[in-house]
Amino acid sequence: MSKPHLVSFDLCPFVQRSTITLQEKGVEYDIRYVDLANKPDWFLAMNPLGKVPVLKVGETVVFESAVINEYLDEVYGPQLHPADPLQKAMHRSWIEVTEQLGGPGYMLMVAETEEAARAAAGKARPTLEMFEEKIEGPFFAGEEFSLVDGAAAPFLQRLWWSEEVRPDLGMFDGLPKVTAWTRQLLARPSVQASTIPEIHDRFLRYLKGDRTESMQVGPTWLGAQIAA
Ligand SMILES: N[C@@H](CCC(=O)N[C@@H](CS)C(=O)NCC(=O)O)C(=O)O
Repeated sequence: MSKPHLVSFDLCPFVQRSTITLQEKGVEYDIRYVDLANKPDWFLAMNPLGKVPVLKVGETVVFESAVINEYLDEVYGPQLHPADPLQKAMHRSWIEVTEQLGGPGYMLMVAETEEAARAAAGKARPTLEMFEEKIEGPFFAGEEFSLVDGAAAPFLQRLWWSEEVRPDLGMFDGLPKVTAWTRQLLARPSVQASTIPEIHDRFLRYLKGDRTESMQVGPTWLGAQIAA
């Protein structure tokens, strides 16, 4: 089988969903980074949507993180989806729910005012509350790590790091199961190995205005809260 080749942006949570899957399965892969503020032609030719992740296997190109993960789960063990079709469908539904955390997480990272940041944090809250009711613990469906966990982890990681900057954002307050789940996911070796080693520092630099190679801006509201 050809070695998978992944196209990435270093801070992209969607790419991380797929690298978590690759790490869980111990699959070797190559990774290439693009500057999303200055997309190269070869990248746009691969994905007409202009988004990472993109996976290339042999001459075939696949995009969309959930689709990439379904493919990886079909061809490499151990299986991270349940075998039972109904349970599998239920997991797919909840992977869709994890997507609801992506928007608020990003809005929080780029919010220029306290009001905008608090509004973004408030938008994450209903989804976190839904997971508080649903997760079995320690992972989404109990003892076994699944694709739902891998899909949620990058978003939870960014919300967690944002709340570390300003604990009074309160997104995790009164949600003990989601808090324990997030801690468990952040400590998971596959999650830690799913991105650049200095990812936390990179996240903080992004808040301070270091967006991409070709895009530097002023600090966001959260960035201005980081102790120098
Ligand atoms: N639904 C897509 C979302 C991917 C996505 O939004 N990636 C962002 C970076 S984290 C991107 O490439 N943005 C570039 C753009 O939208 O122009 C997936 O799951 O793969």
